[in-house]
Amino acid sequence: RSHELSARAHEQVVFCEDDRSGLKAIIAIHSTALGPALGGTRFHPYADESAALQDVLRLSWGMTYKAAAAGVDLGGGKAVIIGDPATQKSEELLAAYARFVETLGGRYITAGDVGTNTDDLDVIGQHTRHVTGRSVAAGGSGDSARLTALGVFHAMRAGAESVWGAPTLAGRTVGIEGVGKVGRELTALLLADGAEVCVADVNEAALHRIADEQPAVRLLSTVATAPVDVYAPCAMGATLTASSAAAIEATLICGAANNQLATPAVEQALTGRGITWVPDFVANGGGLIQVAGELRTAAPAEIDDEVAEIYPRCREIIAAAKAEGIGTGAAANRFAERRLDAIPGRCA
Ligand code: NAI
Ligand code: K
Repeated sequence: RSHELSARAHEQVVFCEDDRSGLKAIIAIHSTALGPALGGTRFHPYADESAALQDVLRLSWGMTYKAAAAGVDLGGGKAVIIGDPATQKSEELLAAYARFVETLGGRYITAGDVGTNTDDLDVIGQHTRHVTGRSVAAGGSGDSARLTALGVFHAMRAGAESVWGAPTLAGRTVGIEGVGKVGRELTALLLADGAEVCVADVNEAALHRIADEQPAVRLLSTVATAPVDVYAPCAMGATLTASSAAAIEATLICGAANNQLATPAVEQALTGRGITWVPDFVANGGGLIQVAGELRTAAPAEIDDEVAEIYPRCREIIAAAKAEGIGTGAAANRFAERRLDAIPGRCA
């Protein structure tokens, strides 16, 4: 996805500063063509403001595509708070941030991301109406990991069908990189489907927890290049590099991490080795579908059904890629752009 990361490509970029609480944040609205721009708030100790700006522009643009592909009537936005959440997060700072969100009058709706959780969103929700992903106690739909994992599972079933002919992981070995909130849920779904699961994590506590919860799981030091049928990146992005693409033994790659390709060229390398990659922003849309449902107060069963739509959607994208002789990532972008292009006068 080559794209000029300039603020010009975005509808609106807002710099927020509050001296009293020490808040420094940037809110980027990439597109409201399909609806209000939704995207999480990332709280991260960026090296400088320019690094934060680059990140928020890239992430908000990605949200436009994620929402378009997920079939929800939302645009793409994202926010970053510059600072270390462990030491700089305070109720005062979150309140100041929320008041900035409120000034946008609903053109931007915030949610959780790396460095923010449902408790923070509850605080933010006391100062703006334009927030989703709050705790169940505060009237929200709670953590989005379960539905993100469910969506990844459906995406993986579509990949399995394309590679092995049946939409199941039964009898396959799946290597999950990162058993945090999403990886743990995905592990349970895969075991129930009859897969063999091995996992890797850099955090000892995460490994102990999964070993306790799921004794059938094998613990490995790395899964990316292990002899597995499926590699599921559920930790950090950019793990698909020129060198990992040459070493991966899996036939299928499907996971929750955002921006898995280190560079667009890696997709060619994977295709060249006969590896099917299920595009991240389609596979991991379950959390977004959940918060979109929370906004219109949809019933939980309805939201589960919408997440299940990720299976036929991935099947269509993989089939289109095969038919057109292009990568699945390119096919997924076209799939999203079909919805965006149908909107007259869009800004995306
Ligand atoms: P998390 O922070 O709960 O779990 C991530 C796990 O990965 C942690 O256990 C961490 O120790 C581990 N990890 C970090 N670096 C690693 C490495 N190099 N090798 C192996 N393990 C490593 O995060 P969560 O919520 O489970 O999300 C996982 C990924 O999915 C993230 O990239 C996130 O952006 C993405 N995602 C999550 C969504 C959600 O609803 N939670 C929605 C869409 C995407
Ligand atoms: K996210």
